[in-house]
Amino acid sequence: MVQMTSQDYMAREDKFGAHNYHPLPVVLERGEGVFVWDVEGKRYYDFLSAYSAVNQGHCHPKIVAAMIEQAQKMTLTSRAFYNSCLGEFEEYITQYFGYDKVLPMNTGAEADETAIKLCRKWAYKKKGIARYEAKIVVCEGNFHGRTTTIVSMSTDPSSYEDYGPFTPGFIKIPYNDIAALENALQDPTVAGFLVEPIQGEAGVFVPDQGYIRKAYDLCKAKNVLFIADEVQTGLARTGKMLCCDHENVKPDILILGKALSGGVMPISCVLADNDVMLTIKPGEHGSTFGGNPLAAKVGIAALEVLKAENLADNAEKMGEIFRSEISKIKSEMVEIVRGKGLLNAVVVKPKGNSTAWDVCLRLRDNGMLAKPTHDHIIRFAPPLVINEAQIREAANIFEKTMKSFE
Ligand code: IF1
Repeated sequence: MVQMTSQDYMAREDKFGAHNYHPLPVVLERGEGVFVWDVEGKRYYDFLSAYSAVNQGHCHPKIVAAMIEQAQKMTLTSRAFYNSCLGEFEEYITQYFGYDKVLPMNTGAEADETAIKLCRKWAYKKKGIARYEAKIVVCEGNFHGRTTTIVSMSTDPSSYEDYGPFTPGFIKIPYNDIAALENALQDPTVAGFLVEPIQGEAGVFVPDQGYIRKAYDLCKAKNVLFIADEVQTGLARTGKMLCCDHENVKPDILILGKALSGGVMPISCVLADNDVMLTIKPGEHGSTFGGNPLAAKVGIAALEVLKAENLADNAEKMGEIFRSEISKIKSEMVEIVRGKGLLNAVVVKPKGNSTAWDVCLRLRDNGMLAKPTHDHIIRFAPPLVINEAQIREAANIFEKTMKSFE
């Protein structure tokens, strides 16, 4: 058989796959830790980490071992029966984060959907809002996934346009605006406030210090559930186990996904205390794959690795170095450097015809993979196992790349 080139792989995807993505032209075949290799054998620093799903590094041996061991024993029972792994995961994760209960799902969007349903159930069963009147406050610029209900909350036309009719029951307010939240919470039919502690898709938008705390306190004063979507910001990414930990806030409903499996399979969940979680009764919500034995074992291993390898502390330290190195770069194109821990972004000022996309292409040529968002922003989010020599080398690659546009 003739050896296929990157061009061949891309042409095949283009021909047979739906065109719902616009990938950077690079075809990956192998990953280990902070590195990935393309089909021609070229090595790259991965500064996307599959949108923060591979926080523990590609193919982490402990996570892969847990997966292989369980895969040979049993993978799926459905929730029609008990299985010998789920309870162990449930006990482990609830103690890990300090909640009474967990509800396991698969993708981030499903976990967000679960949180919305849970909030509405609680609104009717506990808060006493008239049936089907409950509202959830969300933020402009949010990203919570791709389902029809979730895109109903979106303010980004590329997410929602032509997908209506939309699910009602959401109030959209500006992000990082406490006064707007206070105003929205005057409405007694508001049951929850759903928020990302840092907005990822919006371009790693870090709110003012104290925003999350103040928002939480306002919610408490109005008996409104504070719902944190930590699908991207959680699990050590921003330098704490949860981004809400930076402000000592414990969300009423916590949504996790992505790195909950270290990237080996889709695992997500929602955590809450009994008062909220037990409002959903048997038969009222679920998923064929949610809570499967394979996911249970992988989830435990993924969470163990975060603690055993102090990945939150490492993210904090390496993030400081990265931002300080990038800030030193003298280039007209580097406008703003922002972020927390290892969730960072650089706002790129176009030069001539060169945009963030062109920067990412040249970064690729220089051995570093990152993806632009919104034309002018590049996200930098390597696996959290990156060490100091590696983060400095990556910063050098970025500097060299920016200088090449001068
Ligand atoms: C894509 C962004 C990242 C998320 C938060 C829920 C979900 C996501 C806070 C849904 C998913 C993704 C999906 C990915 C791009 C991506 C993303 F650029 F859109 F913002 F990560 F930065 N909550 N985020 O960020 O999780 O259902 O996908 O498992 O290609 O759409 P999912």
